[in-house]
Amino acid sequence: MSTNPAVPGATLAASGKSVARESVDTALIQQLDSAHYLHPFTDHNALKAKGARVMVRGEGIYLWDSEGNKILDGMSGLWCVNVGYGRASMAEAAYRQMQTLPFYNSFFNTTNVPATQLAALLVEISPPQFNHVFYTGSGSEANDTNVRMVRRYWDLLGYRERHTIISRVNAYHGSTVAGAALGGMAGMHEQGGMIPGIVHIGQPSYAQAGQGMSENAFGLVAAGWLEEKILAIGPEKVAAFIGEPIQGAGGVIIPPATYWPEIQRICDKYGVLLIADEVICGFGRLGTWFGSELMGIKPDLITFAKGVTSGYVPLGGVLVGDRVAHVLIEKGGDFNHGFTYSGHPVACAVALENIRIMREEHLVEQVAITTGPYLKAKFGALAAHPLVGYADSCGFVAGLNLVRRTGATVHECEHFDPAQGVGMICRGHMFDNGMIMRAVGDRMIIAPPLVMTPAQIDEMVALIGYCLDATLADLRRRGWT
Ligand code: PXG
Repeated sequence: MSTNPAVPGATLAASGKSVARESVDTALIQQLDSAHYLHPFTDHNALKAKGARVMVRGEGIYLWDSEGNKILDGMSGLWCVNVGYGRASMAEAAYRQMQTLPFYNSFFNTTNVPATQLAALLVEISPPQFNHVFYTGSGSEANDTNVRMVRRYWDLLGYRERHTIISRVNAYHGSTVAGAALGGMAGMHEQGGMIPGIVHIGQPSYAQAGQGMSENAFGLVAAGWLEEKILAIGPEKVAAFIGEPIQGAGGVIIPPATYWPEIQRICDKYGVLLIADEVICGFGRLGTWFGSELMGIKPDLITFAKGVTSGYVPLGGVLVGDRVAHVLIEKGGDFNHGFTYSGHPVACAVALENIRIMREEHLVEQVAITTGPYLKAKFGALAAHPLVGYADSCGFVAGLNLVRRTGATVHECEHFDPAQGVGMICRGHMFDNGMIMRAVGDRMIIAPPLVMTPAQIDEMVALIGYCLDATLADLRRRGWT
């Protein structure tokens, strides 16, 4: 038997709360990491040169790395740790379920208790048109499920031509082949991530494309691109439109208020199914259980993952609205689709506990009524910083654009040359100062844990301001501004 030298007998879990610097051999972990671990979306040569940062512990909104540095996690892990780190009751829920029934599948006419209870609970907290759930292991698998499910739906109704799905440029819908194809990231399409029957329209980014228009006028223009595309393809060939209520990985693109109601009107007009990808926007992120509620739309399918378990264990799925569920169930016969881990009992038990916590602590209401508006006021004030051209937020997602301040509005400011990588420089200053904030081009984004308090919002915004100052000083030294 080989032992792993990087994980000594005294484990982190056994050592309790504080992780001493010496309890993890950073250099050894980095060496093993660089020798054997291929990371997602990573340039490994570049990573090899500097070594990965080793995260070892989390508590509330904070993380600690193996060097003992405390870091404020402005990204909830990866848009998912909604209830914050270090929840013992989540671990206990997993432990109890593992002792009782760690696994059984949901194929062959069998089910399990947590999967069934969670399905009923998801129906309870989701909009009224949802009465069924299909489980997957991730958001990507859930979007693969959507592709197959909407095509199956139209096949069963006898419209076998109706297979095209319309999505948006810069959308993120996952990294399986279908997920990448649905997404609007050219870099993913180029690397084997495209399948036939998926097309894209522009994203509703006011900062990028709304010059000379009010936000609301632009919202209608951007939604109109969907109608143009449906007519260009022929409505009889269009199966569905998919969109994130707010685009997350694409840079927290918050659409104007007019956008989604107009999208709904267009989908209704042509009978096109509406898929809301709520992998980020679901489970309280926008101050509602699902972002669709805030946007005033009535989707036929909702993709979920991430926040359903606060990322403690992997789980995803599709909420299937009555329109689709009825056809699948009444006319369908077998739907030849599913995964080993569909309805995994441990993941579902953790999700049940996660939702229990969210309800008990009123986290969704807290984001809607107190902390979301507080974040809006505090984060919005960063727009006054000389490096910022635009700052907006919705619930617990927020973003700001780094620009050369040559005018009062974002459209009058000058953008940096993308090759200068100003966003990444800023991200580096954040990282070095104990703040996790993501860069998407020159847009800096956050999605904090929903448990963040007003005092912690103050702390975070002050830290961001400090790092913006450091970035500005750095850019001045380089003569870039
Ligand atoms: N849909 C949306 C809207 C997502 O944000 C997925 C689907 C795919 O989920 P899985 O569980 O398969 O990863 C996501 C995932 C980033 C980043 O850089 C965002 C995601 C994943 C990885 C990186 O912001 N979102």
